[in-house]
Amino acid sequence: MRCTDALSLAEGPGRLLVGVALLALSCAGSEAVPPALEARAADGPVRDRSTPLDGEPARERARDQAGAPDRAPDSASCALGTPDHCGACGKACPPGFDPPNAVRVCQGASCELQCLEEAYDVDGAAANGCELIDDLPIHDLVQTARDLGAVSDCGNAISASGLLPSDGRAHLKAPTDRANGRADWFKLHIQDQGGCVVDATVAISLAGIPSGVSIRATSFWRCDDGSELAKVSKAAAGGASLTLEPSTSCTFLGDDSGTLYLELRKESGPHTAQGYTLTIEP
Ligand SMILES: [Ca+2]
Ligand SMILES: [Ca+2]
Ligand SMILES: [Ca+2]
Repeated sequence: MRCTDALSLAEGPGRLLVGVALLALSCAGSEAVPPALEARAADGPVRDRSTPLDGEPARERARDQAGAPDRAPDSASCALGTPDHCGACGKACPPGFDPPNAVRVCQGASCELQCLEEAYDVDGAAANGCELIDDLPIHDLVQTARDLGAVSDCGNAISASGLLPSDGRAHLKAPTDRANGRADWFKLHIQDQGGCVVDATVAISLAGIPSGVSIRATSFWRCDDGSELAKVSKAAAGGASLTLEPSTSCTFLGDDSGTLYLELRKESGPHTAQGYTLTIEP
């Protein structure tokens, strides 16, 4: 008889509770976990503590950098200089917990919020943390330009969109100052075919962006032989649109195939969660 069978019998009508206790004692450690419990243990929300959830490593790194303990001390062990005892015992940095995509730090006796990875506190409110995440993967260099693919000069226009978030917070990852955020780079290869001419006209709409924001767009053409033609650059305020037409004349009458590069960068003004759209006419 299995111990589980014996326990079932002992629990039947008319049996003494002491019998249950004795059986339970004799069974303890003598048999594996019943199959039903084993299945629940395997399927249930048991987390391997050696495998942190997403975000935990960055938070722990942030706390290490800030010199704060892993866990907030209780009131009986006030650790001054930590986010829950910043300047005085019990004076917790708002909002009293680490908000999304951010970590609270106590610098001197002042509370600060630091944003994790590519998250931004665009609205300046601590309670919702660094609420906006930039377009990923980051494409803020010509070498990491977002690839819009390839078209022929007889092909249709290509469209894209993006965000230029910024904030007044310190960021844990360089650049730590993101007052104007990161730039966005794009590239598009245009094949020169007979019957059409390589045009490469870029139209950018800043329609949703506040008027106090200044955005600069810069573009150039890299011929397939590797030579780079002159850059063109223009700035416009939020609400406006702008057009760039970089030279694509790699040859006098030959093959002008090449790659259009485009950079969009916030130059100044308030932080905004609103994005831009762009269209490239090949
Ligand atoms: Ca916020
Ligand atoms: Ca972006
Ligand atoms: Ca052509």
